[in-house]
Amino acid sequence: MTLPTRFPPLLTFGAFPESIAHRLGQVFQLYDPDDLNVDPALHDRIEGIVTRSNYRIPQELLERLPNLGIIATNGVGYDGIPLAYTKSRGIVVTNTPDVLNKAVAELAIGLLLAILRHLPQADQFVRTGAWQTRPFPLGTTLAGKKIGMVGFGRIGKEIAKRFAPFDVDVAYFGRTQQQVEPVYFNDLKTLASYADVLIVCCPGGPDTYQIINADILRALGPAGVLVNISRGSVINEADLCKALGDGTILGAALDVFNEEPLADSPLRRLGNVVLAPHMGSATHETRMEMAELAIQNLTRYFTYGQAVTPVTG
Ligand code: 8YV
Repeated sequence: MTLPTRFPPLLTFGAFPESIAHRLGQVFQLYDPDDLNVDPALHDRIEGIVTRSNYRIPQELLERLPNLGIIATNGVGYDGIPLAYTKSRGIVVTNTPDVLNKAVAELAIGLLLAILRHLPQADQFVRTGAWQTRPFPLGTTLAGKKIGMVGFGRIGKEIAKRFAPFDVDVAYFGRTQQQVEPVYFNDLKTLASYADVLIVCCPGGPDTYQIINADILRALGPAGVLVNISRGSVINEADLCKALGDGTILGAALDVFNEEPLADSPLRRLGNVVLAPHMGSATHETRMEMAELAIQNLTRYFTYGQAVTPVTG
């Protein structure tokens, strides 16, 4: 298939599922950073980067691309992009908000039920035949619990909508109070003391760096559960490991980590934690919608000089 000649070549940064890479390749000539070392002339030809929000793009790479005009990420977060530098160069940064809200919200609910009802352990209990020997341990009911949302943006609101049939009370902490039904807490520690469950769904970045620490975990308490579908940077992981190990909190379910992929972390050896590989938006439907929006951002920028969902932060 001959590619339209009107779009400049793109640099891909990060690994894409095959179906997404194929879709992007239908519209653009794609290169990866290694190609820059093979063909130095490529540096001047690259006018766009397409990436994923769970990758961190080094400024040094951007400095090698004098004609770079746009970075389009697949994902809502853009904390992995050096925004101060892109702004200084007038490089447009785009993300893919909204199209992933439902998938991420569904995973948050699934992770919460998984930790409350010990679902990973239950699967192993049956598979290994342990059921022949003893009853499975009791879990914790979700109904009647108090849910504290850390951050109440588009994803947080989708999560709260999904809690409606679960007979729980939802409250939230955030920078500002909103005209919404859930109760607002202007102090995170007070919310943690109130809640049985904390769900971390705020953006990553300097403003939320390690706001979940030993003090907050102590406030959540020994019957408390933490779910993180946001960014690993929001949690002090050493404090969390200690709190899980010494019973400061009951358990945690984590889709994101300080370092990804998670290496040889104590988290992998704790029995009261459910671990997932940063898969919040990882469904066929959602990832394709995200790719289509990233493609729209790029084609609109290259054609009209304006993107669909530019980052304004
Ligand atoms: C992306 C993410 O969804 O959207 C985000 O901010 O955290 C990521 O999970 C994913 O990398 C898209 O491929």
